[in-house]
Amino acid sequence: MSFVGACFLLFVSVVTAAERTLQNSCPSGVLKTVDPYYLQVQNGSCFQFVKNKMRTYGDASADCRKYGGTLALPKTQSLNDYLIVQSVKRYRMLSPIWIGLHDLRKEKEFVWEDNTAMEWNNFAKGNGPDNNIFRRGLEDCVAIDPYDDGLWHDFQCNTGFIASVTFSSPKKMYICQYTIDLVDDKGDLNLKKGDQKNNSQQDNGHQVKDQQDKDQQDKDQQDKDQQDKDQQDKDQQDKDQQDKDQQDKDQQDKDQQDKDQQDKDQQDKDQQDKDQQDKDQQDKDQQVKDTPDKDQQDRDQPVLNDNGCQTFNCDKDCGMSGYKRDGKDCQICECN
Ligand SMILES: [Ca+2]
Repeated sequence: MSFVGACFLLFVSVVTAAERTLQNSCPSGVLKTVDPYYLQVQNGSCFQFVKNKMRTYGDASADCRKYGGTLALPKTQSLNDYLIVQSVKRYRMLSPIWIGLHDLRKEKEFVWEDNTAMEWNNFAKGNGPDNNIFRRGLEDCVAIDPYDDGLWHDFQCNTGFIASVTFSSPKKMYICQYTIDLVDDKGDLNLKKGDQKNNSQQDNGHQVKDQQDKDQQDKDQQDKDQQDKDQQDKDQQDKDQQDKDQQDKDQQDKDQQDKDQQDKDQQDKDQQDKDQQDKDQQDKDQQVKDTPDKDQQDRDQPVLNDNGCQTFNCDKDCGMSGYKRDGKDCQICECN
């Protein structure tokens, strides 16, 4: 055989083997519904790279379970490297990509979707079990991050929780993994074993879905409890405000009463002062009245001349004019 012929046969055999591997590794339902361009076989598993449908973790996982698969299970560095290279270089998937790993059942205890424990991990620093206390309770589902060298980051699985703590959209691209035993000892497709495995994966998928539903219910209940508490707090605040308003009003009433009383006291005092003043004035007037008029006194006093003699008004004293000098040089009227 010529070298060219040998190369041709090798090419044909490689293509045939590749086709047979793809055909035998991927579920028929996937082969019928998915563009083969997005299917790859690696380590005996069929991988479906879903670039054009952005889904929450639960919806993506359910999509993979439809044909007996799970989200991808990169349990080794080599498989993780393969998936990230395919995702980025072949399919240009350039944002986080869901894989089948979560800690929905127990915080910080990550398990694969086939129910196996996480023995090797590729978490980026500060992610997964090391995620900070404020975020790890919310972020239970894992994605490969093409912008972080294929390291893993944990994200919020679903929408619908408290909007203010949604750090990123939970709708992401994803990779499905279908692992069916290819052939039995007789060389036939071991569909029964594959079906059993699929059923097992479906059961596991249901468990994941049930856990997610329970998680959502718990979160809904937390929201409701928080709303009830907020309402109670608000009612209490309203009541406190009413009490305070009433206290303020009572205090205002009391202040007004005190002021009225002060005004009244002041009026009484003013009246008393005025009465006292009037009385003092009356007393004073009375004293003045009782006190003899000085002028009158003066008038009543006999006027003495320089010699100590009493002067007389002759007209008044005796109705006569004229003077008469007595022996003491005093002037008296000389009555005619
Ligand atoms: Ca978590």
